[in-house]
Amino acid sequence: MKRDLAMAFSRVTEGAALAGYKWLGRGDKIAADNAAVEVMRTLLNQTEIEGEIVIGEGEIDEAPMLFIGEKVGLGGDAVDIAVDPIEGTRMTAMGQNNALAVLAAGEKGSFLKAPDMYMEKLVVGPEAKGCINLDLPLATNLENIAKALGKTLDSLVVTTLAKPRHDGVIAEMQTMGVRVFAFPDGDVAASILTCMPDSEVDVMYCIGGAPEGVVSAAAIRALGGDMHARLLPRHEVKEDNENNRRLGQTEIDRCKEMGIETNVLLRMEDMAKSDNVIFAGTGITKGDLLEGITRKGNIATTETLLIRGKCRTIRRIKSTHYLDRKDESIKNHIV
Ligand code: VTB
Repeated sequence: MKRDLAMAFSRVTEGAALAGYKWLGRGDKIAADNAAVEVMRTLLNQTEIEGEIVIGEGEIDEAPMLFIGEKVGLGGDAVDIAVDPIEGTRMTAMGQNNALAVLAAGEKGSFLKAPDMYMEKLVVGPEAKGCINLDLPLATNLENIAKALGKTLDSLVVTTLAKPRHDGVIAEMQTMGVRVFAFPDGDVAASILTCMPDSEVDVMYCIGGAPEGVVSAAAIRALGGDMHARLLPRHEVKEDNENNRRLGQTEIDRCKEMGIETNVLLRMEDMAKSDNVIFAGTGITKGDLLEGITRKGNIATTETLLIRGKCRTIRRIKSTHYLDRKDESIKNHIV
């Protein structure tokens, strides 16, 4: 993958974020998502790649755009692409923190192909690489991570999602003395924070979405961190009722068809299979990882995190956009 593609991908997430921002706080997560998808697709199609979406907005019959298997680009390097045009549609619709537009790209075959289902995730930064094991209890992992970092448990910081399914685990961690930062939503940002040199976050643990997990794995690999994960069928995460068991069984069957299994440990290297990955993420709402978009009249500013795994360059790109001068192909979605 040519290094210049990184800049092109940052333009794609900037565009998607601007489209999402247009719908910020308007209570309509579908409209926000549609706009971001449309812009991401348009911009990917203007990029010199022979791209295939491998993690996207669902399967072809569910989503009209950026579906798994969709081909994008003008032609060029063959790349696989994992996208989440709005990581946090609810956050965008409700004006909550940490919504991002994200994309990860790698050479063909770089990413785990998995259905859109739940995934348990444990993420650490470079200094704790190699000392996590999701087959062991979380408490043991936290002790091992603290030891690797030379920290006491009461100085360890874990991010998670503030979901009822995590109430028990949050209480357990706090009883151990660990500090827990529970974000309402958005585990991609929460995961990446473990690897940022200027962040106080040491660990991310949660049960969230599998697509978000694969995108995170690309970013974490590019940053030299570590991640373990496990796909979980719906009835093991949500209420164990008839409907969820049926949906959960469908997920188990889909995994089998795709040659993977639920409830089995997945290492970072199984999810992001090469160092030659590019991650781009642009803040939509203000957040812990990235500043959100600010807009004054026709001028908007964006902040983008652009990471190239091969050489581990971390760029933060602040852009000023004159919205009325944007390309006609995307203008109506962002102005
Ligand atoms: C997960 C998580 C995301 O939404 O998909 C979550 O990975 C959905 O959780 O980062 P629920 O099923 O409990 O609503 C996010 O938090 C935001 O998209």
